[in-house]
Amino acid sequence: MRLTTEKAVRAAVRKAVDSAAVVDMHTHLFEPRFGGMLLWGIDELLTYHYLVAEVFRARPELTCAEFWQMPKPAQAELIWDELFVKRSPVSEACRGVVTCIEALGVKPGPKALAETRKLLARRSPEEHVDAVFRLAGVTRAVMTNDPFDDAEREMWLAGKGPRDDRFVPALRIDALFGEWPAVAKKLAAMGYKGGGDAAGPDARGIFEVKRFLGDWADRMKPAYLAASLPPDLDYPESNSRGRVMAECVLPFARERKLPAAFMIGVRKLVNPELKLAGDSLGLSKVEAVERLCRDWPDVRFFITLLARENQHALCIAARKFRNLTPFGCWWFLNDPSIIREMTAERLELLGLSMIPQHSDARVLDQLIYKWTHSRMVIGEVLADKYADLLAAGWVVTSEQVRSDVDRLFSQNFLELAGLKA
Ligand code: FIX
Ligand code: ZN
Repeated sequence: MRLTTEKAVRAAVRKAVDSAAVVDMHTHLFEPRFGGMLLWGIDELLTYHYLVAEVFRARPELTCAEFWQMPKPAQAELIWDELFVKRSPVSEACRGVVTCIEALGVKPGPKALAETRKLLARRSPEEHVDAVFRLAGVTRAVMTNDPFDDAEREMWLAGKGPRDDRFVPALRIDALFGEWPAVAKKLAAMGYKGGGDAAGPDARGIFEVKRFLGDWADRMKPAYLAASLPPDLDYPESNSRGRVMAECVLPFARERKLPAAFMIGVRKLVNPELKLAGDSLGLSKVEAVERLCRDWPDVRFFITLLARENQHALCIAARKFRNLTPFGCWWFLNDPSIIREMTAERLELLGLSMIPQHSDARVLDQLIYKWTHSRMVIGEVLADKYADLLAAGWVVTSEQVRSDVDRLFSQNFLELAGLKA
């Protein structure tokens, strides 16, 4: 239907965005068959590492050791009291908990922690997956599956069922990019015995890394190869990481037609006492991303960078290399003010050829808030763009808006990853 007024355009965009089925291309969620590895419920929501970092700021005298010794429910109660009762939950991570509680049907307020615990105590993980996927409007969530994690590896080797195909595997390979002697030790413990030295794997080592990748790709059938990498990543590099990248990972990705999803810019554990909450960011080398895309034109790169200051250059790099798809507003960028800025510059520079968001959800319930909040902001930015088009004299139809929005929230990823709709 043709939309002839700005009001009608904005209403159509809002409707399309709020009802779009989402394929979430990066999460840390697990299918229910993985048991306790799937985190869900209010205590997990409150002890999410984003909130852990914030509660230490509210309680400067509380030592990290004291906090980590507390049982999880006590940690949750402390965070609830400090950030939700004594103070208004204005941060994005705090507001996210409020959005989840409200969507689950509990009246947000000082008593909501106890009431949400009571509500969810009656639920099975499977029931909660159904409820959360419905509330969040998510149809599929890509997991982070790390064969170097002992517990997860055992789960995959045991082949425990039943599979839930709303969860899509992704083969996480950060560990391959460490110093070769340590990498070789880990691989040898799994039966992949390759040689080499500090400069990286030798021919046998290269063969074994590719055999490892092949075995796990056969086992997991991943949507892509994934790695989180530090800001100093360069390409090419004359070190262990550079040799594994150039001799193992990228040739394998090309042979298997598997996309490579690189998340670049994390500085691990700048404050080790905070554990998962202790990571920070750094400025990445966008030129390295350009060289990767230039030298490996047959590999599809999904790239997200952690520094706000890298975002414009990443859009320009994507204009130069069609095998580069920027995705998401990752981690410290997943805040309304920055999502707005990143979405606008991506639409202005890349049109609809990008993936505006992923949730990075670690707790199942977070799908609700991460997508509710993102739909709100992305919808506003999109509506501005269609209003500009209308003002320029373009014919805007609700059918085209719907089609464009579906590209952004699901189709782009499904097509580029070669997954069935
Ligand atoms: O490397 C990653 O996948 C990061 O997203 C995580 O390590 C990080 O802790 C996170 O969950 C950010 O949102
Ligand atoms: Zn992540």
